Amino acid sequence: MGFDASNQTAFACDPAAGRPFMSAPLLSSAQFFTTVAQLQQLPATGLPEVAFVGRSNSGKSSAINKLCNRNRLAFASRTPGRTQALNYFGLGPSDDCVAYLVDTPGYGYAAAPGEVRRQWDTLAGRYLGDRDELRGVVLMVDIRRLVGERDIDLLRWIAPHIPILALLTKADKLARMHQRRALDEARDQIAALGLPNPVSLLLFSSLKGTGIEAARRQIEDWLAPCEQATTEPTTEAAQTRGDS
Ligand SMILES: Nc1nc2c(ncn2[C@@H]2O[C@H](COP(=O)(O)OP(=O)(O)OP(=O)(O)O)[C@@H](O)[C@H]2O)c(=O)[nH]1
Ligand SMILES: [Mg+2]
Repeated sequence: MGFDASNQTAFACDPAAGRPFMSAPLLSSAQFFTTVAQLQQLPATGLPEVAFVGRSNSGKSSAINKLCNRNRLAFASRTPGRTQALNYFGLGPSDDCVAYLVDTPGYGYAAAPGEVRRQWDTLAGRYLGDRDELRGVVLMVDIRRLVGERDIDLLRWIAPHIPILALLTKADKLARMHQRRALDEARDQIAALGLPNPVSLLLFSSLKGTGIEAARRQIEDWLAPCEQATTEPTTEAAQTRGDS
């Protein structure tokens, strides 16, 4: 099992390379929709949604803001554990959403008691495994920490047909050479898991804009696949799936 090293650069820099892209019209239309604290409250929208998951403080809310060209759509904070429930953001016309982004609570927050962790595991585990509306998962991984045990647990909860975009966040914290090394290491970590899901990996920084356009393209493709995206099989997915 392993990623296609020969295509490392294309894979690393742009998971949706080669597709025409003008802007991020869908993501730019984001607005707050609802907060969900329990599974029973999940809205039965029947519309596609993409979830952002990752450790507490990994930069999920900041990434949503940046991808949507907004400053305070999702609440980003230095205080870990700030996002406590699933926050839904509607895309498209405000009275007629066509898709959703979902900001999830971070895990691995040291101060969270065991019970909070169990509740989170139940909510996230069922959401990621069973949610029919889910079209893709964006996993945020701090480039300085790489993929941890809790990230791996979570990756294994995701239904096998759901594609994953792993963003190595806060890339601005490392020099280029170290970014490259971290990217290689994260790629090896993910390949070693042998996940059935299509996985792409990208350097990312909400602060500097690294990886923003490629991530936007991927997410918009998941939510509203254009004809080209559906008829032209996802070469990058095939390259990164780890088929042996
Ligand atoms: N240098 C740098 N800092 C970042 C970046 N992205 C986020 N941060 C900072 O990291 C901290 C946490 O960011 P959030 O977006 O709130 O993280 P989160 O994953 O939503 O956190 P929880 O809601 O607690 O799970 C904030 O102080 C952000 O300003 C980045 O790309 N570069
Ligand atoms: Mg948050």
